[in-house]
Amino acid sequence: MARRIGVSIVIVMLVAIPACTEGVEEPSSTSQSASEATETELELARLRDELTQLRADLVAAQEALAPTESGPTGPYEIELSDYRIEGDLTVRPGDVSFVLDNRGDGAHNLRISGVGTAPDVPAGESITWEVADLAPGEYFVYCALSDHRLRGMSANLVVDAEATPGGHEEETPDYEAMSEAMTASMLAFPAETEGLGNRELTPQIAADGAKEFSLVASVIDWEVAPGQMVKAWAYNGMVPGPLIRVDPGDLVRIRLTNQLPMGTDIHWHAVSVPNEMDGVSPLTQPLVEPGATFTYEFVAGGSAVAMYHAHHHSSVQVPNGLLGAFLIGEVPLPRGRTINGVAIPHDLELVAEIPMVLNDTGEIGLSLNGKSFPATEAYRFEVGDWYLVHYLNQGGQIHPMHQHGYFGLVVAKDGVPLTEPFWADTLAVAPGERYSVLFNVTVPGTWLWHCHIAAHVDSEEGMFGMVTAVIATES
Ligand SMILES: [Cu+2]
Repeated sequence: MARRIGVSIVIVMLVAIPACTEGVEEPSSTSQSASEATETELELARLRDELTQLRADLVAAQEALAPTESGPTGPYEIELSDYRIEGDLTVRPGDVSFVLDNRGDGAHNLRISGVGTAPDVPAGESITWEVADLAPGEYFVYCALSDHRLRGMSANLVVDAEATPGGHEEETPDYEAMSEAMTASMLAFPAETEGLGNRELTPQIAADGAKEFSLVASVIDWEVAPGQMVKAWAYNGMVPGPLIRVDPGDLVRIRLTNQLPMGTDIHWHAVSVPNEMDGVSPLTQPLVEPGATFTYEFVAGGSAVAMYHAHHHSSVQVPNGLLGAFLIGEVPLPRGRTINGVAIPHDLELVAEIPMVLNDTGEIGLSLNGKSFPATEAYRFEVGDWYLVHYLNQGGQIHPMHQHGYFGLVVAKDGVPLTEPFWADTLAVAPGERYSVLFNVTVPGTWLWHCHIAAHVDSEEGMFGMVTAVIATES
């Protein structure tokens, strides 16, 4: 307030002074003496000086009152690590606030050549460092501790008036664009893509009656979502690998050919096999090197909802696509029973049995049967239809699978029929688990079917990942 009053006074004086000087500049009488004229000139010069000073004061006062950004610009975040300097390396001139985030295993600091050095930042900690009057230009910055600069901790800091103001101004998301993206992504369903996984593999019947299957593992181009090509690790050129279905008691022979850039093996997850067929190199078999083959042989036991996948470097090979469904016989359904008041028909016939492989990492990422929404398969049914899904989680996270519109009857866990089947609309499926769920379509419409972890199904770009839908029409 005091400053404002001071400036007002200066302005009033400036308005008054021009009138005053005009009066002095025009002497009215020719009878003035020479000394009087000199005195007038001196007075005039003094007033001019005063005016110049007042004008300068006014400019200074106006600058002081001009709206300025409160405090320093920033904070600009700079990440220090062993041994790199990364982050916001283009900043505005003036007073600048930096957040120095040390993600390394030892202490680091930051020196701006010719300007100053920040305090040492202990490992895992971050500090705020303010630098006053940083002039525009380019500065060499580095960690001044030990030999960290030589190990790579140096960078250029650009100080430029055009730089973004730094973290304290939150960017407002473009909500309109987000809505448009969501609508467009949903209307794109179901989208055509190249390739389809889970196709049932027809066996050759050998002379000894064995059902023989051939699996060739190789790296392929796989369209996860429209236009989104990845390098998948695949059996027989598809993700998931082909569905293998046999009957209880079948002699099964499966020949694996490895065309991958590294060794591999196949573990038959929840299939009863002799130990040397369990697919865990080097404990139960030699690693199947690139170019080599290995034949698995076993007699299928009772009914099973099982899986197969690579065991060697499984965190790389499985999420990249070396995974599949293995079904033996049929899951018994609770036909003729009434569960929570719902009668399950004696003569129930399934219109579809759907192995749904869940995956969430690697090249394939968040997906149902090797595809990300809107490229996931749409399931078309009529009201009254019964269908059975086997959720097979071969990913690294739990996925609570949720069917809109109607509940499902959980009939088996890991292929074992439940003595007390139960109804659920959402079912958490942990890595390695299988659940078999019986659904009856009761209401027509497009019913979304998805993992209920929001980050697994949408992003700023719209819907993606572990989403599909049942499209149900009147019968
Ligand atoms: Cu999920």
